[in-house]
Amino acid sequence: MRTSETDIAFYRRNGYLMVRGLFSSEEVEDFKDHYMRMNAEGVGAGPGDLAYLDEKDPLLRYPRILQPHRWDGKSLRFLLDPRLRDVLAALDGEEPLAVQTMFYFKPPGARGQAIHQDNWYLRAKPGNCLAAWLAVDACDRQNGCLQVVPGSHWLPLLCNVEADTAESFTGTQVPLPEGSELVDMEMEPGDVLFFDGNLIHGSLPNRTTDRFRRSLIGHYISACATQVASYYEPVYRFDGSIVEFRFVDEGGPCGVFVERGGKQVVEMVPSRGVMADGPH
Ligand SMILES: O=C(O)CCC(=O)C(=O)O
Repeated sequence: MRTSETDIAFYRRNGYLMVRGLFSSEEVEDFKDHYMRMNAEGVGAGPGDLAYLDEKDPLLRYPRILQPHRWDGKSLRFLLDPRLRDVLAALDGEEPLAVQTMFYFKPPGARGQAIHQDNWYLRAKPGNCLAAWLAVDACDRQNGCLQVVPGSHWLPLLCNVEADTAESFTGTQVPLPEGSELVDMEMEPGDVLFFDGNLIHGSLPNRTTDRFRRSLIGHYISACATQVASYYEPVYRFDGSIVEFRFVDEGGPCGVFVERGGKQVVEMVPSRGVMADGPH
């Protein structure tokens, strides 16, 4: 499938692109069964990922699965799928490199993920990171769809502030720029949302009693990148070979919003101690 010039222009302007039906319903069913089986076998994120969970939290039973492509062939095939490669290459100008997979279950009652920018964690440079977010279930406001701030990828990486952990299973977020709006990404199984590493996005809690909101996510870094955070080792080419890379642990400056002449502008400051040291 060729990505049109119109789609590329939309992505450049808005920082995201939805591609409907990129995966078939059979493929999505197969992913669903595969990761549900992994969950039943006790596979899940480690204790560091469960920091904000009390014993009644639905995420304790369904923790997200992080980096399964490092030991699971189906996850690696998803990460390196030629359909994802072709869209990513069209959007980023060149075939990117692959660094991460994640599977989210988001069962009924689970909290969402506060708004953030992915490259805060990946620290891909030069260039950026990109996400391919595959809907495994239909998702909407009720079961906790993704939300994005269109055009926010033009902002630098912003300093993190505390998030509301009644709504989010992560404890930090970026501030919402003045006058900006979070837009719901309603999706059907098989749809993929591609987005830029600086795009502000997050997800709502699952307020249903009976609908999961599962998703399978791949993360990539631009072909021109020469560094990425050490959590993302190894770095793959789309042919499955591994690239020698420079892995870093230090963060960098981040932006805070300040008022200047009655207008909100971003001022860069040294980063306040949050390191690029793990999954997001
Ligand atoms: O799927 C979600 O709920 C959030 C995922 C997300 O924010 C991400 O992959 O960066």
